[in-house]
Amino acid sequence: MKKLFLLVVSLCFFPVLLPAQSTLEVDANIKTSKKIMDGFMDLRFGMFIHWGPVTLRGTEIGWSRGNQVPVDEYDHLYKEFDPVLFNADKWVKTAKDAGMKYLTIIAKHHDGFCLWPTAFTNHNIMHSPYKKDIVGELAKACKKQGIKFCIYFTVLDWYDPNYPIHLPGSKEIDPKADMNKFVNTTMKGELKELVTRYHPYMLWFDGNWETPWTQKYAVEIYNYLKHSDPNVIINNRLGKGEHTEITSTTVGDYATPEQKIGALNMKDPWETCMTICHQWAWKPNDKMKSLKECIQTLSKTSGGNGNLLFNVGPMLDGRMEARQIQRLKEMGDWLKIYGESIYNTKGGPYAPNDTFATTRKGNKLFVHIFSNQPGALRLPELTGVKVLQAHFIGGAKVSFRHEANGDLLISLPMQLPDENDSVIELILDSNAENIPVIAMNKN
Ligand code: H79
Repeated sequence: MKKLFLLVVSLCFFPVLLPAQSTLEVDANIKTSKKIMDGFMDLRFGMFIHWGPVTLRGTEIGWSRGNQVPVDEYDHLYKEFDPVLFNADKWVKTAKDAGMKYLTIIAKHHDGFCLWPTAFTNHNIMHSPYKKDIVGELAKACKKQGIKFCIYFTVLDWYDPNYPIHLPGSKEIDPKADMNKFVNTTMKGELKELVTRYHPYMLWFDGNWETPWTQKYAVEIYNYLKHSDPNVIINNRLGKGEHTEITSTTVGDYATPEQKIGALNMKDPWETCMTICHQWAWKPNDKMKSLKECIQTLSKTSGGNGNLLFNVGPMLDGRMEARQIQRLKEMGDWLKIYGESIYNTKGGPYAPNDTFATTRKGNKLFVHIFSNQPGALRLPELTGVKVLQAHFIGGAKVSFRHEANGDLLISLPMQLPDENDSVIELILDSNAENIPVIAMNKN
């Protein structure tokens, strides 16, 4: 009895002696390795694809059901979804020509429609007139063309009777729903199909803010997936918490700022997801970003040490819009010249702003210049290194000098060689990757 009393007391006072709690933390042995994450971050640029029956209405996939489109109408759209011009090879070639290295398709969005032939619901592509495995065809085309294939999967499902919430943004809980059954049967079953059939490089979860979704489910699903494929990468929207950060309790491998460029972070991997137009899903005549905005978004993302997952919403007939294909090709053409300053680089040491961003690799520091500066660009001191030489990538030498206070002054020509982003390569006397971060003003 005394022994038991002592044991209880010691357990109360020395909680660290307790065995590791297994339910709310991911086992360190199973977590995606730094080596795999470094490989992912080297890719820098990927394509996000939002698509489904909702394109028949041209409204948003994430919040138009029950808003712009009545529920009864929305839920029957798949019966006329027949994208006869869908061609997986063309989509993947569009990504490849843009210089993208990976592709993420929404296999299932919040509306619960599945783009692959799942055994767990009839609400899938085989019950549309099209009857072809979109996810499978894309996986195959990506493999053929050397693009990493990734899958988006949301934890919510307005359509499934066992998921407790049935409308966007709603807090109303359906008493007849059974979340445990939804997670353990439907979600796990669907994920198992996706992982074992299509072997995704990365899984992009969404919807972690919903109240029925808990940290306990997240840990369970993370462990479940990593036991199935120890190498699969998982974003931080599987666990609860802020999208923009990685903390000690985060379940997932990298942060996911949405529609904004993440802050410079040399420690935690991150990927900004952003739309080429306004909507995630196709919208007729949606306003498209300029080439300048597209290229600078990619450079600022790389400059912050992050990846860019750039979204395209294909049309209801299965094609991507010609103007979007053209815009992406223009990004690819820019990358053909300047790719060395994007892929396989690290961001920093300067935090990107609207004037410039920097990336680095070995003894090279790349300065991306976004707008012409009268005469010269002044950079605060790069501690511990000297610049030996400078030139525009694919172009002329650039003159520079180290000022008495340590600032680096780079002379600029009247006309920059690239109106969207001209890149100056600085050759340093030592490794640029060791320079500590330098905070910058916004402009
Ligand atoms: O898949 C894309 C979006 O559909 C999904 N995440 C990315 C990757 C997403 N789903 N929900 N949300 C993002 C957040 C929704 C915010 C909203 Fe709203 C608040 C929807 C309605 C109110 C913001 C404000 C958007 C419309 C009004």
